Amino acid sequence: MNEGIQMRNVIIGMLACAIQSLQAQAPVCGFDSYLARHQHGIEGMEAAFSTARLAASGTERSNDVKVIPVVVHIFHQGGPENISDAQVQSQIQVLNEDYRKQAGTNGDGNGVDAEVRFCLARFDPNGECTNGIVRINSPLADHQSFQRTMLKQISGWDNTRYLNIYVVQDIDNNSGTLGYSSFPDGPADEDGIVVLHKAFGTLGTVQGPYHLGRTASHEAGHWLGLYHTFQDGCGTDVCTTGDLVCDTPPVAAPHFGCPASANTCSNDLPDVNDLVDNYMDYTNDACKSMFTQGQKDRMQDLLELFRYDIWQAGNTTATGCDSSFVPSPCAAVANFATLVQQVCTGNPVQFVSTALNDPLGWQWYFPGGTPTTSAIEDPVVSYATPGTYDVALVVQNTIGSDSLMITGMITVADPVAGQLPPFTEGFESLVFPPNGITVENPDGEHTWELDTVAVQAEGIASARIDNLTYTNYGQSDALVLPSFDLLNFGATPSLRFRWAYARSSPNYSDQLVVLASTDCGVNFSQIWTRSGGALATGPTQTTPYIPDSTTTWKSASISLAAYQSSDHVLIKLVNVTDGGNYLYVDRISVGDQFVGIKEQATLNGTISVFPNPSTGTVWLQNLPPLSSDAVVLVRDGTGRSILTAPLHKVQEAGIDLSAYAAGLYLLTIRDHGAVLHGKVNLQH
Ligand SMILES: [Ca+2]
Ligand SMILES: [Ca+2]
Ligand SMILES: [Ca+2]
Ligand SMILES: [Ca+2]
Ligand SMILES: [Zn+2]
Repeated sequence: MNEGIQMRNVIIGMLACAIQSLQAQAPVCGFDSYLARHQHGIEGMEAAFSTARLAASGTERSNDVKVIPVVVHIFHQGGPENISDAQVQSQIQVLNEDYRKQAGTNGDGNGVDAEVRFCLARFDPNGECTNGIVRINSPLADHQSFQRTMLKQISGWDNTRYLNIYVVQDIDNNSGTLGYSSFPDGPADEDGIVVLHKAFGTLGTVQGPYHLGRTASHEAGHWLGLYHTFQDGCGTDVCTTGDLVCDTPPVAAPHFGCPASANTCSNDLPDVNDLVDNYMDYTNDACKSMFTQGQKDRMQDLLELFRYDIWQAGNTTATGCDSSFVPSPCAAVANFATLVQQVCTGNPVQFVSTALNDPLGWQWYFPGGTPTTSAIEDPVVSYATPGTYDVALVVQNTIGSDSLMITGMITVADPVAGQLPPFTEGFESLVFPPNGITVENPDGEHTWELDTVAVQAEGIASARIDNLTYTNYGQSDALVLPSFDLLNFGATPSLRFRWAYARSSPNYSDQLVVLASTDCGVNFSQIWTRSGGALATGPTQTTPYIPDSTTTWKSASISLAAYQSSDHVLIKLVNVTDGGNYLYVDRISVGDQFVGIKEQATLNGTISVFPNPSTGTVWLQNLPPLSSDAVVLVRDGTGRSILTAPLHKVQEAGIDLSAYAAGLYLLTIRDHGAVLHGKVNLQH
């Protein structure tokens, strides 16, 4: 086992402690899950940070207050969560009271002036006049964890120049999470702070004990590199464990409410009380009022190392954040976005306005689309004909108007009917990937490959991915099955496969996820997933896992009934790596849900076709007894479906192929569990 993996276990151990301590009460900050997903990057960040700090020790940090330009993206659905400009400004004011320890304000507690100033940007990344607030009418206002990057895809300004703050309606189905934040040196596409509107600012929609704007002060602390004061519980060393800040005494578990005083750890020397008034605990807003000198030093040093560009004077000026700037009212600025730009005919595309400066109205143009124009903020448009389409938006307010046209923004293609089940793949051809399956390997590194070493679920080969030596934690690698026609399948379809897996540590696990899409891959839904103990089929081991028996394999059987109305269903088996161990998949099949293998085997048969070869109409002969539900399907040599009809009709009139090109045609009869196949050679 290498050094890297051992280091990770230490960090995950710390996280497990922090998460466990939260179980009694609802978490107020989603920071732990961010840490869990980015632990490896954070470990690297901390290493680089301590090296840089060592190198810089003795040298002076710049003394000037560092100015952070801010843009606030309000994701709403037209309700009160579309908070007022005044509520946004009240939050910026609180950030400055807290980070500057302004005398006479809530932020003037027992701490220090952190010398960070937040400023609502007055110029956008293109230099357009703005009030620093973007309003987006989108269902993402109420988003799930897996949709986090989508917020940022829709509306995100260059994170090296702006702190992106997102105000939302709900996080993870009212989970109790008030906000979450990224960490310095994390992925650019996840950077920023997300806060519930109910906990943002000091007026308007704020509620309960989180009405004084301290959720954003807390999340900004994470964004500047601070951990919770209760990170790692009491830890083992007051400087090198826990929150890695020496002058914050260790805290066993988060404090809630407003405790007068507490001392939950006695391993600090001298043994002092917990800082229940620290911004990085979970106490009520009214009780949070301080950062320590050590927290300030850590934030300032991280700003020098990882967020350097954002506070440089050139950026302060370019964003309208220098103190001499005199703002004036701004004309509306047209901007818009979609999550996808390549779609299939007939599938809806959600457009959203990201226009600036409170437009009084929206005039959209969708040449070639349905509708062709719209006056709502977030129209849904579909396109009936393949092609490439321009989109334009005109907005105006009392100061002025603006328009934006994006040429060729949307590309539309016809969905192509997929192949009819049954489909089976056991990887026995030893060609990889086998016919019809493709591999998605976004990082070009470790991915699915052929295995002929393990004792397979069936035969001598399977598909395997090596997570053991994979270090790009969080990367997805997919086995993409060929597109399936479940519309004409004529039975309730299911996906089955077998898998084998062992963990390399009981503390973490790779994940296997099955996704399905009916809109040409624009949206995928998760239809099955396993990780941890539920994914493991073998004992935890730090050596490569090699199944030694067919009985160590597990079976998955997933109904595809929800996808029966589509003739182009895309299915992916996705490995999400956590640097665990080998994962194997074998004997993938898409077929009838309710028929056992044995039953299907006895009913499977061959269709006798007469005449064969044929020049036109053919007849089916010597059929076994079949029900009145039996359906006949005919496909051409490329697999394209050319006819679907009830068997009794086919028996009356025959199958007329005279209009089709010469070549081989495939016939299938489906009757509940029965599947019969035949071929006819058409000659003209
Ligand atoms: Ca500490
Ligand atoms: Ca103590
Ligand atoms: Ca196999
Ligand atoms: Ca990969
Ligand atoms: Zn937090």
